[in-house]
Amino acid sequence: MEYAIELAKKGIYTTSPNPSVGCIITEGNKILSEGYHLKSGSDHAEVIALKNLKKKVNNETCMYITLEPCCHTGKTGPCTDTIIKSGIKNIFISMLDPNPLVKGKGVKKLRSNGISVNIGLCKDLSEKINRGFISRVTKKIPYVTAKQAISMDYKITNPKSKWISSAQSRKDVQYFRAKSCAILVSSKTIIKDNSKLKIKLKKSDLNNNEKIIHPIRIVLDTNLSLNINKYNIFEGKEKKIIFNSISTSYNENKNIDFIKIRKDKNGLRLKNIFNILAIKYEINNLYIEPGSKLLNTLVSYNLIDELVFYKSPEIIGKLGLSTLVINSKPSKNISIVTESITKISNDVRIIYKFLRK
Ligand code: AOF
Ligand code: ZN
Repeated sequence: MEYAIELAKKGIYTTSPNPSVGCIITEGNKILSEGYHLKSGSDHAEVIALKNLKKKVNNETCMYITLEPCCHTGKTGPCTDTIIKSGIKNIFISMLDPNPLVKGKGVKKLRSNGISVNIGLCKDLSEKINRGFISRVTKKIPYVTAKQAISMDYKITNPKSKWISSAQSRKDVQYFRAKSCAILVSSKTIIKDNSKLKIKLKKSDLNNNEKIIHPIRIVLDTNLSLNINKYNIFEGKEKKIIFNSISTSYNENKNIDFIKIRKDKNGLRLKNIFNILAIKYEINNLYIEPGSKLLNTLVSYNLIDELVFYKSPEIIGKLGLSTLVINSKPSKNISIVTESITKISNDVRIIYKFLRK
């Protein structure tokens, strides 16, 4: 199953909005064939593994899949039918599919056709790679990661330089962006950085041959103050969304959706925005590059799953803006754990997990 999970990981940059799934077929200790889901609309992992299988199925043949096989017709047909037809009688599934169209029904169908199904091997690992998909289909919000580059004295801007973190840390950010379905920033960040918010990696960096998929670019612009002909983020054919408090409209020419959202004392209501991103835009993983106000709101209102700091050893002094200035402490329903600490060149990357109870 660990190997099937490694195969599933090959799809993490391309399968959205679908989950990343891997599958192997074995006989005794031998792997006879393998497959993984590459992108929405193409074959599911188990169908590819069955197509790759060159040996006749017998009583020893086993299938290991990281996700419960689907039993519905979406863009592709039900995998359960293909498995039943293949004659395989032993299946190991790592996690059930949280998609309400499947959710246990796949397993039921297999079992009622005389197939032995074992559930739960390496479940935590499979859930980790599909945490965005799980969050979207079960909670109707994406998995939310926020990142900031900070100095030793907790500043997020440097009056003397464009960058705080090192070039290597900035490359690391590109992998987080590439794994995300959308990147969100505030209009203030656009005015300050005028970033394109695109992926600056090559295909070879991502170890696959697929075209680089640039995440949807999202801006919070409460009063529609940004000129869409002026900033780099609005260039190109990819989808852009501007959440604002004024109007809903669609600019087909620039592929921008303007979506009106109610506002409260903290600005646009983020919970509503996240629901729209999950339901209307099928966003599994949302990557936010916030300033201090947006990060403050995300943390204070339990709207964040993961916070990534890139901490440089530089001291900026009082002219820089500070990171997190928390006005109201997060509710007791949250516990924060340090997930990992990694040295990247002269910086330290710290990942915090926010566990909502
Ligand atoms: C599997 N194996 O490799 C994947 C599954 O539109 P479709 O036909 O591609 O179906 C998408 C749904 O199928 C997706 O939301 C999830 O529930 C399941 N994905 N299932 O058995 C796979 N990718
Ligand atoms: Zn399927």
